Amino acid sequence: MKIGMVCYPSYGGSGVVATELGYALGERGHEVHFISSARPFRLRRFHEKLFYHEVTDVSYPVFKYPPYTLLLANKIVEVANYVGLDLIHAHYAIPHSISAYLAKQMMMKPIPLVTTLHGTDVTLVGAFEEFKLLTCLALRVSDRITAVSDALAKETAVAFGSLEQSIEVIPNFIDPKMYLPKGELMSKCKDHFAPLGEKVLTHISNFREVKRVVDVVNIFALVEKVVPSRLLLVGDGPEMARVEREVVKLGLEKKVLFLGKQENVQDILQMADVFLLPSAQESFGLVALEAMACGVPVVASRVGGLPEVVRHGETGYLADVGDIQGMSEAVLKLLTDQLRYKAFSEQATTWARESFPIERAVKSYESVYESVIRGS
Ligand code: GMT
Repeated sequence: MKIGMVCYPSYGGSGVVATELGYALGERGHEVHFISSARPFRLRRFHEKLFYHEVTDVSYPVFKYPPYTLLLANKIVEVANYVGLDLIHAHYAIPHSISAYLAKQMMMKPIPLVTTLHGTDVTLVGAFEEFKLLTCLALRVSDRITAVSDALAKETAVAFGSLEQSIEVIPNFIDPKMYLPKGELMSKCKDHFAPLGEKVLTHISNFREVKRVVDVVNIFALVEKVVPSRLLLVGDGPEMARVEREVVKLGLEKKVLFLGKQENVQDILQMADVFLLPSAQESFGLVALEAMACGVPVVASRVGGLPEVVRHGETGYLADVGDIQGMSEAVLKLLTDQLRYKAFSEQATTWARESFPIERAVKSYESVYESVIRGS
């Protein structure tokens, strides 16, 4: 098949899912054409079956803002007509499915559209009523809709009422070859950040408000009073200044390390003892799955799709959003009991690798593609 993959290029799970899916489809002999405003951040390795088409920006004095949705639609048509795409797979209803729908109206031969919901589609509508009709349109005109968790599929059904078609859940996945339990090499690197054998807590995100990174710092503050620890913060985003202020306010400058945006998060995860994800909302929480695959138990909030990803009391602990005390106690339960820690770490690796393998997800997407092409 020739697949047009439309996704955001920036740091975030949806781009990772689109890119890893693309590589896996390429391995299975399909041709994958990424269409985006910039090269997706994980699309670095050359593969003869993977192509990247950049949506060209235009700047014209009468445009206050460049009309990206229209330019993307135009690019999708160009690629579809030129290479003969069989279908479009849009990651996110807004704006990608809307652009794809518009593109279909301009194509010589309209092709099917598969939309994958990653979460923010639905929460965006919760926050901005202006997007509701557009999201309804995107859901109506998609030939198939998939969601990354049961929770997101249910939330979408509640937010949009009865949909003409059911939403198929295809959980996110990891490539077990990329995310491996801690190795010797990483132990050396860990000595650099934690020279006295301190425990290492980690958080990785795009530092949006929804990630509650200030909570991460406060959880760490309670933990490090009991167990000597360091906190590695990976990523950057709008909350950075607030997070830095919190670190200074708590006098933790020497114990909290900001690593900025990083590409090979598996290397950092392998140094971690516990991963923190206290988000206010998370349709799946891909990074929690990546952490577990590396043998790192996760302490996260009981929200959205996270209970489908983190097994409370087995691969980590879940607590209510904002329950800083509860989350710090959960971290301490892990760090102060070696036997418990070892069991959780092993269970996390097994659960992540056996329940979310990339092969299963790729086959599910492949059969969705085949069925839309057949028209069934
Ligand atoms: O969470 C973000 O800010 C990034 C966003 C994205 O576009 O990657 O993440 C969403 O999609 C991921 C991949 O399916 C999920 O793992 C994240 O849980 C989801 N984020 C939210 O629901 C807030």
